[in-house]
Amino acid sequence: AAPVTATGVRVDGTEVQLNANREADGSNTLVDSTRDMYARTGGQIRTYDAQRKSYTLVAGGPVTDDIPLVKSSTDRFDGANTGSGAVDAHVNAAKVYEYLKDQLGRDGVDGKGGSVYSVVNVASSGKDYANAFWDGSKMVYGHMNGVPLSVGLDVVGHEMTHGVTEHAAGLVYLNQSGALNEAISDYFGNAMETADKGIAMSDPTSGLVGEYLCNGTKPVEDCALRDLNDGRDAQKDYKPITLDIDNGGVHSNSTIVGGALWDLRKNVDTKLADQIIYRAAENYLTPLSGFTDMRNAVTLAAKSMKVSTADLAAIDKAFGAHGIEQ
Ligand code: ASN
Ligand code: ZN
Repeated sequence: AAPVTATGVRVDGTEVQLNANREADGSNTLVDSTRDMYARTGGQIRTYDAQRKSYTLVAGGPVTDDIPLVKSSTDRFDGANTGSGAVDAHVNAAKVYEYLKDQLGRDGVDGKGGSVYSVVNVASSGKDYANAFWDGSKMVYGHMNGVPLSVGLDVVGHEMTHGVTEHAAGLVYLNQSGALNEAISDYFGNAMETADKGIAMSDPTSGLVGEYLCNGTKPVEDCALRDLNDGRDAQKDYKPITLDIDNGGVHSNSTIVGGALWDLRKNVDTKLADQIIYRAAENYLTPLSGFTDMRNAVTLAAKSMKVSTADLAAIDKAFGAHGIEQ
């Protein structure tokens, strides 16, 4: 197979350049060998089509032979390859790879330049599977209201950050450590999206997660899954609740920490905030860390980076305002 450039049509109709492979039979597959990890490790960005197989068959391990690479017989990826979310998944995975490298100095999801795998077009017993997740080795995407979950950089960044967290802090996906895991994914997904789209942190929509997944049937504020600007569905009294579902409420309690982290990003330089939070997660958290541990980790990471006293005060203010004490 030889690397080629192809054209892709995204769900929103825009055309993009795609890095692909020309296969022996003349078709093209969504394999990107142009990232700098390739020269060092052979790492690629590889995007697969589950062809509406059930997520239970797809999840939980390496991509298997019955899930083919996304393929086109021409040098255009459009039509079914647009509707499946394949084009958006491939483009967004590359954006996340570059963000991790440029902003955080991280070498891909695993930190070692290993290939990045996405599987789109997953269903649930023939019906749309309205979710996306990191399964321990790859990103998996279904459709919500007919919209592929891979269209938004916030969701793609969120899922890939779960991969980063698994290889870094290893936060257990339950109760406070799970909510912290969720908060870190929400933070970086939205950081990547706002940077990519040039959305100002002061824009009230900056903290919305998955706000475009209602296919225009609802205003973005009502559609969003979560709002890091302490809006809808946030735990407004900042007391973690205990739930029997959702691994102890990892998606309900996450906005307590996510709100604090987003406030921090509004009040210090955005790149510095990203680097502090990344360093905290890499170096100062352990698998069962909770919210207080995160406050301490962020403070320790910031001090190790010799940030200003004003920036340290911004950290205290952001966590304090969300009920997370030292
Ligand atoms: N979309 C969800 C998430 O990544 C899937 C899950 O519940 N793990 O948080
Ligand atoms: Zn998540």
